[in-house]
Amino acid sequence: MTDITTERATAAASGAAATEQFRTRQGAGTADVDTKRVDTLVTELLSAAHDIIRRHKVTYAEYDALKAWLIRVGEDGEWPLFLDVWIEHVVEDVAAENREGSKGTIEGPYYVPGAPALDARATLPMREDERGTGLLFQGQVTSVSGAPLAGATLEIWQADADGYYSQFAPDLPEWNLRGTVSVDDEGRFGIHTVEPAPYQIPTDGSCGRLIAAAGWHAWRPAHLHLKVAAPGHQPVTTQLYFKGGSHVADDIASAVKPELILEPGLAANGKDREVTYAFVLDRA
Ligand code: MBD
Ligand code: FE
Repeated sequence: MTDITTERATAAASGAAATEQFRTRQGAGTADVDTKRVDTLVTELLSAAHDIIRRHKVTYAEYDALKAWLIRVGEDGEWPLFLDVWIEHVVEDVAAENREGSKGTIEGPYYVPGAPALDARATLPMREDERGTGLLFQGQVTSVSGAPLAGATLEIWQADADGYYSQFAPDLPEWNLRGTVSVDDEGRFGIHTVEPAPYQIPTDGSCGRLIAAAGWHAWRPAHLHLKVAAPGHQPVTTQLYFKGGSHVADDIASAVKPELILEPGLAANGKDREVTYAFVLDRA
């Protein structure tokens, strides 16, 4: 894996790490897709591009700007970021069309498998002086029929108070704010963490240049990422957001759904916040 610890938090460094992480898990990306289907999908994609060029009378200057930009996206390693921010949400919608259980949303570019195993009641790995309001995130995993799923695991990953993900920004402990939680006999869990900060996608790379050129903003609302799995059930990849937080209503990645918005209350200690969430998994 790219050694990001010796680098500054740049778009190219986090992009290289995200590209490397994806390649490690996905291989060369030569899925066994039917020739006819590739023909249909690529023909329609190109046809949509051709229509746009004719309709808007795209110039050679614009065509060359696009070509230069696409080359840079690859050099910056920002294809995972670009695709997950602007395309993945529709793929996820289609994939989850028939799901009855909990809503999911996009995975994004910063998942890493194999985070440290944690008990049902645990604190996410974090630094001694980790900043942010303490958050107790608790709940239960059940099947659609309501049966508790005692064999469930929750993988959690999140940004720190500066909006940085471990393994994708320098100077963070390897598994900071990442963990794999095994639920208890009743499918319950209670995880202590800190509230994540809103996340600004890197502004100094190709995606940032596109955002500036188009006059958009670069923000995602604060979020927790989760993958919830249980034997015999369909895993759910999701994110949870915080009511009233900035950019909940205008996420650059279009990944917010009403069912995914948490409303934490004051915790028993009068200082932290706590919230309960129910995960419901469809049968496999
Ligand atoms: C993120 O943290 C994220 O979740 C997505 C989808 C894209 C970029 C950064
Ligand atoms: Fe994220």
